[in-house]
Amino acid sequence: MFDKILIANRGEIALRILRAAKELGIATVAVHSTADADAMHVRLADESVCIGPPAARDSYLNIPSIIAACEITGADAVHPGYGFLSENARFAEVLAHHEIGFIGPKAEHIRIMGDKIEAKRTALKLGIPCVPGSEGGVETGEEAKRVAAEIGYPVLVKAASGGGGRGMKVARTEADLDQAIGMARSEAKAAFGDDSVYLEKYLEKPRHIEVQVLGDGAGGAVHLAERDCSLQRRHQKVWEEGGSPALNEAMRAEIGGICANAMKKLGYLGAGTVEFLYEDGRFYFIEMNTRIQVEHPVTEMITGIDLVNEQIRVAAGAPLSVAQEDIRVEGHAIECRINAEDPETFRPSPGQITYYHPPGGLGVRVDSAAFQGYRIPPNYDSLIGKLIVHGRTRNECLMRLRRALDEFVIDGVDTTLPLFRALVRNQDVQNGMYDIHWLETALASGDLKT
Ligand code: MV4
Repeated sequence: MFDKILIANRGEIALRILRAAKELGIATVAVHSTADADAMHVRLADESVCIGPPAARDSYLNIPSIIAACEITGADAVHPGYGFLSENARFAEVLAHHEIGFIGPKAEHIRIMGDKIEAKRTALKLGIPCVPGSEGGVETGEEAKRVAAEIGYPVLVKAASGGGGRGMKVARTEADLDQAIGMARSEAKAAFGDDSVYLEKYLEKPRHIEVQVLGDGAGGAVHLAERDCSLQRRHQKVWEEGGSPALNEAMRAEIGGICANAMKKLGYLGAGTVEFLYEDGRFYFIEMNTRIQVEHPVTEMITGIDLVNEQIRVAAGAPLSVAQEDIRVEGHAIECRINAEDPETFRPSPGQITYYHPPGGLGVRVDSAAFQGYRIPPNYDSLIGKLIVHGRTRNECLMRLRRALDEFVIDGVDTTLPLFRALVRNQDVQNGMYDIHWLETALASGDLKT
């Protein structure tokens, strides 16, 4: 087991990792930019190292600075959290070169899943159902036309190095195809320096359902059921729940089993999330995330398993602490991502929190690094914290969430709390009847009074 872990992240996830490390008796090193000098994870870590100015490229993304911090403190492993360097295969390789542990997947699997074409090719080989589409990238307009005719319009042009919706264009007829490919290529070139694109059948109204997996890197793997992340705005997840209101036990076991078996065959190490679109009772793989995700507490609340604890253990060579038959989904959980943003325009609202009162009670969890007097810096994402609520049933969970949201007070900055107070009272949300477009449509129509 590791003696000292360096946490190469900030905010609520840095605190989350610190908590898991402390429970394992592992010393912690916080790294921070000058903008995060008084942040909670810095205060609670055993040691801290300032690694640079506020800009992420000069601090949290700065590999030499992070390696130097490991050398100075003698950290024997790094946990990257999510975002920043968490899916940077080269970072994992550089750490290995310095004989420093990486609490994450094997670099080769990070690399494979980071290329959406390779990811799909690998998923197909592992028996995971994918969206019908091009076998690999499409090079010429003629090839694209042929593939599109085979799969049928509408088709979606996607960037191989994309993710989060960037470099995606819909073509509803052959006449739209050339322009859609041209726009996707130029967007991808600008955003990722790689203009390779592929085609998929465009699914009009799917849900976004993702399966949590854990692997020991030696052929052992389990799934921990699914999360429904369909309530999104501009590819930013807003509200996630587990399990999905659209699935029953049998469907959960089926797709979970497919993912666990795939991870066994792959020899996957650590935590991962297999992302699907779900439409008309069928699952379609779109991508895999090789990191712990923001919404991981939803899974922890319905299974009772500490995912960060498992990540640290398997990275240190220990076996998974659970077998598939030990994993049960108990009840239902919902997570709301509370951002320092205007609840209607979503414009970021950094500044000082003048009053902070988080909710409590049975089944209520707040994962946040915020505190009264905390100054939210303008340099990073606007997440203040995540409110995660558990109930024995989805209805009990919704009632508890409604109460917890009404109890939550954050003054001094705008927050998205009013949006969630409207969502938890909305009939469609209460009925679980929503797809990936529902939130943007409801916001645009003014149906969600915040
Ligand atoms: C799709 C799709 C429809 N059909 N692929 C968005 C980002 C990336 N995760 C993949 N995405 C989509 N891929 C096919 N073949 C619709 C989306 C999509 C989406 C997916 C999940 C959650 C929110 C979304 C919002 C817009 C589009």
